[in-house]
Amino acid sequence: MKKVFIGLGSNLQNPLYQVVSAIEEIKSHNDICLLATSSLYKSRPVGPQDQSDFINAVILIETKLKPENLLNDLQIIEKLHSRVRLKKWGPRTLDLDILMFENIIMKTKKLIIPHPEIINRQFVLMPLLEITHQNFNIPLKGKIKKYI
Ligand code: ROI
Repeated sequence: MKKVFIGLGSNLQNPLYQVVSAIEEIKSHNDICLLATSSLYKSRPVGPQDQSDFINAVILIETKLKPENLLNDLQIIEKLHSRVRLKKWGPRTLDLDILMFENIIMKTKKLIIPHPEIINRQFVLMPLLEITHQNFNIPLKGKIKKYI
């Protein structure tokens, strides 16, 4: 079983509902065990400002799925939420990002782990800190406290 951090974000169609129900859907997946859930965080959009505030959260799960299969199942959940993504950096119904997958480092066309933007995004770092600790190590990047 591997421990995986997942970031959730939404700023369309009742973002609070999108994030809370996505967590419930992930929880009910047969091959996923939910270990921890951060609070829900409201933040101004990073990127273009002419869009609504986001709701973000981070969860910690345990799974036997391989990264590609987990990504696939998360994308199915995104589609269930009739994911709209109007443009890059634009508003979206639901974003599910694999942030870290144990200590693995990988880079394929579909998937980069750890997520390359973790350290630049307070909307990921704050909920991540809440369910870890100041000395938590982000593979390739070092302690989370360096970036907060
Ligand atoms: N900004 C915030 N605050 N939260 C997000 O989840 C988020 N997601 C994105 C972009 C558009 C980069 N901005 C965001 O994809």
